[in-house]
Amino acid sequence: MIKRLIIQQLLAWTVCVFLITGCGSKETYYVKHVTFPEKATTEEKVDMASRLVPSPQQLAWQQMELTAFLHFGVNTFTGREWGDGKEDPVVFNPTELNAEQWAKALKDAGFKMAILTAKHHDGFCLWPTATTTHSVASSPWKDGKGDVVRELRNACDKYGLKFGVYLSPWDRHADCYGDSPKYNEYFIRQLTELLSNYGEIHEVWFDGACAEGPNGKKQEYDWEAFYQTIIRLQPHAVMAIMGDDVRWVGNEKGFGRETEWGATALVPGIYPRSEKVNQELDIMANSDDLGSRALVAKASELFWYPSEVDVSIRPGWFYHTEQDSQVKSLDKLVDIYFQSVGYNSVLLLNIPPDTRGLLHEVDVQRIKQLSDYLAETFAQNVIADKEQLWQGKPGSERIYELAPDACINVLMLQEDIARGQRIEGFRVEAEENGEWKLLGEGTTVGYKRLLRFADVHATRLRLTVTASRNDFCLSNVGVYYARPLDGQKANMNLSDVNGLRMIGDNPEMAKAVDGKRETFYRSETQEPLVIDCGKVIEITGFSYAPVLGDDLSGTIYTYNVYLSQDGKQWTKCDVSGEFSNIMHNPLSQFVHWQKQSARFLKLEPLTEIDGKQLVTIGEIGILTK
Ligand code: FUL
Repeated sequence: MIKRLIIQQLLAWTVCVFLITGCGSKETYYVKHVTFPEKATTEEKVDMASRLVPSPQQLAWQQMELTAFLHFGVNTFTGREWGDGKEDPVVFNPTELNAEQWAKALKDAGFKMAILTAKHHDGFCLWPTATTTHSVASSPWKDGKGDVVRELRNACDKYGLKFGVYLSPWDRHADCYGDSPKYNEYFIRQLTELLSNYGEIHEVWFDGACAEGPNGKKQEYDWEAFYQTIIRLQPHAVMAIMGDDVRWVGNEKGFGRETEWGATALVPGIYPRSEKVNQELDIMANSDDLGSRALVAKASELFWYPSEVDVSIRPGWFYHTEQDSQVKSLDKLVDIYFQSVGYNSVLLLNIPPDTRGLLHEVDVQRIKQLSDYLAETFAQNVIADKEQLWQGKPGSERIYELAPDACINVLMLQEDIARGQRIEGFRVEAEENGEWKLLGEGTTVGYKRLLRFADVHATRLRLTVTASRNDFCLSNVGVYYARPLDGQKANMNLSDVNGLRMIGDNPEMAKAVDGKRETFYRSETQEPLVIDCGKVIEITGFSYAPVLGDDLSGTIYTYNVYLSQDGKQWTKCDVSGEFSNIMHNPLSQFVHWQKQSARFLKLEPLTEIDGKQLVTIGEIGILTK
């Protein structure tokens, strides 16, 4: 520990003074940790707090924003969340394991890193370790010759993802667990294998969960030796949770704090003094306040210790078939994003591989929907003035011209945290019809702060930094429009039948049945649309999704619908023929009837929401359930 502190101190001394571009003043910076002089006043402490900055790897980590967890292991096959260590390795038998499918899906959805549970609390190792036979080497998967860690490492390289490992210190299988020196040595050997044989590791995740092992004894971990192993073998990795680079946000629900400081008074658990100091300050990982002025005034040291929000896309961390229908909705994921990345945290979203060894189709679709939605939302910053950098004094304000007719509901602020986190309060107003209207207020900004507010058509925006620790440096200000989501329906499957085909010569028509809400088909006539299921099936209804976005022209209001087995003889369906309230609430529509055998469905638009001779279709689906 002492060695580590000395290294940190040296680092702080060697990099502490440099010139701020633009401000023209020299400032002293403290990298990762600062100890206050004994008699420091609150003002002096706050001033030093403003100049506490992340280490280079902490900064690179924060910039990733979106990272993925992959919980996989014996629990995947036993249906448990915590294995007891008595599992027979024969249960581990994925039938189609394909780590490239995981990496591709994550890459396509905008994730920057994948962290694999190389060993969970059950002690089963996903790589053929020399430390125990309780591993993939004793499983039937690939006749015991497989290595999940290797496969994912290679897949991450192929798709340009960073790679991290979760290695549970708590081990319910190892006989030596609880026999402290012996288990520490065993754990270090496991860590050494992972950190030596699999290329660059960007995050090492040590879970905090800990209890007794098979012999009933409680283990005393040698954290210092664990950290020395990481520093020696992977000096650029961040150490998360039971580490001092990345802080657990304090819950597994996916929500960060509105007021979130990178510079915090919480002493990381690895330091022997942490329990005592945190108790004196009356703080723990899930406390509301970890960095206010009042807390800084009481503290004698601060850490750059930024928050990571870990949450599973499903109720459990491991895959369980019965949770296929409980994958978090798009709305929920978007809320999580706004309240994690948008609250100055990194989001670590768990997408657990299933018993086949694949990411489940529903999960893959959902993360893609999330990334499409984020891409759409943040595609265009409507601030006309592209000069984003703003260095100012607390209390200063700045007016931004917006693109004409802009409808906005999201503000994005980013501080240049390489110069510390400083903003303590901000206010945003919009000029609408010549009057300034308050849109919202917030506290901390940090790496990124997203603020949502009701839709407003504004010509100008006024941003005021109401309070800050020293001069602030905003590196990015953005204003956007986030399309409201459909509620639960947004996550619903729009079609129970795949491979639908539109009958007609226009290739554009395929966009109405391509399964993508973001593409659409537009027709200048109201001719009937015929959908071919490929064969006669039992049809119980259809779905119609209007186009996404503001322009709803062409949205069908009334219609007739017909079914046919051969595409010649048609039977009209006895349904209401009206998409009620679709103009004001353009949700996906689901129309049901009693089962009928048919191959073709004909949708005949009768009227458009504004009476235009136009038809637009985001998506049409066939329902069979
Ligand atoms: C917790 C563990 O007990 C869960 O199983 C899961 O791995 C989660 C990420 O951390 O503490």
